[in-house]
Amino acid sequence: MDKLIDLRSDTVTRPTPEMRRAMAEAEVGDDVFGDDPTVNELQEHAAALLGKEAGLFVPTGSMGNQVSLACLARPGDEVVCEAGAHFLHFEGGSAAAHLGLMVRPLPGRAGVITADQVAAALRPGSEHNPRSAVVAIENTHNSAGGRVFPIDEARAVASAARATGAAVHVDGARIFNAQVATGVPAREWAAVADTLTFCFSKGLGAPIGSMVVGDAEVIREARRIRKRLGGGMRQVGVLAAAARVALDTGVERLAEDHDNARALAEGLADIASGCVDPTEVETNMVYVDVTPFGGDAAEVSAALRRAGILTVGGPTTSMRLVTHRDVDAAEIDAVLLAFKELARA
Ligand code: TLP
Repeated sequence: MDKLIDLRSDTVTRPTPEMRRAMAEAEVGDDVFGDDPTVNELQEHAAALLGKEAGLFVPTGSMGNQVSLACLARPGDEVVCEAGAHFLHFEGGSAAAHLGLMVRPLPGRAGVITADQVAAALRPGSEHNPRSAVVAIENTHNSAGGRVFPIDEARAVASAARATGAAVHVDGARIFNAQVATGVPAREWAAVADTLTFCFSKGLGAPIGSMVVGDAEVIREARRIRKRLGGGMRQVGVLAAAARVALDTGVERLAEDHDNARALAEGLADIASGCVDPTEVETNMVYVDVTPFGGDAAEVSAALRRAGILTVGGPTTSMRLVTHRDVDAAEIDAVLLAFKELARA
């Protein structure tokens, strides 16, 4: 069988030969003692790139979000976020289970909440209320379709948060997709944040790893919390080495993923008008209404699997398709051909 075309997520990329070489050759030490030079260098480099004082390497984006929220809020505090936030729906209930936080979801548009919404939601500080400790934004926003959180709106939301003493966390799992899509440097979003997490293991293509950046004091606390969560790792320079290659070689390349996603969306809209609005595809995700292709997402996913295409299908009419380094333009054409056949059947 030919290579499967895997559109389930940008997390599925395999490490490149350059990453594997860097992993094999990485200088390492015990990172819990702060001894791993490859990790230390990656943390310093990432912090400088994002314009922050310090960084902390963590195994996953989910741990990055937890570490960040735990630094900024105490049990019983409230986190204000957009209703589709990843940490709220797709991280196993960690904010409640591990951190004792309340979450206040606000309905957004394209993943964006406004400063007015935030100002209205933040609590005045009465002893009756939970403390509004954090406003969390997601950029790009996964369940809204890989949409960018516009920098001006992010600045306005951050000032609304700070006006009542709340901190700001940016779940920037795909912050470099936002940078490449807009030309706004990732550090501009970091500038409005107390903590920002980003992932090496999504579009940048590393096998494992995420980074939390913030000021030195917050990152000192983040180290303690990472340890508490069981995320203190030892000779983890072998992973940091791959992450460094991903950061050095993966950012500009994201533009190809965005072009492929746009081509996919335009092709799908040509096959079945209205199934997707290509103008809403800003980065590497396409959410398509699969009704014209013969059923719900589970049925369409099963049919695509027979054509060698992997997707995630559930009992809904919406299916997410994600482009990444291991899918090229010719494969996008093959995917469009498969959808065309489904529409005809
Ligand atoms: N997203 C994954 C999972 O939901 C399966 C995906 O395939 O998109 N923040 C955002 C915005 C994310 O999209 C993700 C992962 C995370 C955090 C968590 O990262 P990991 O998977 O490393 O814990």
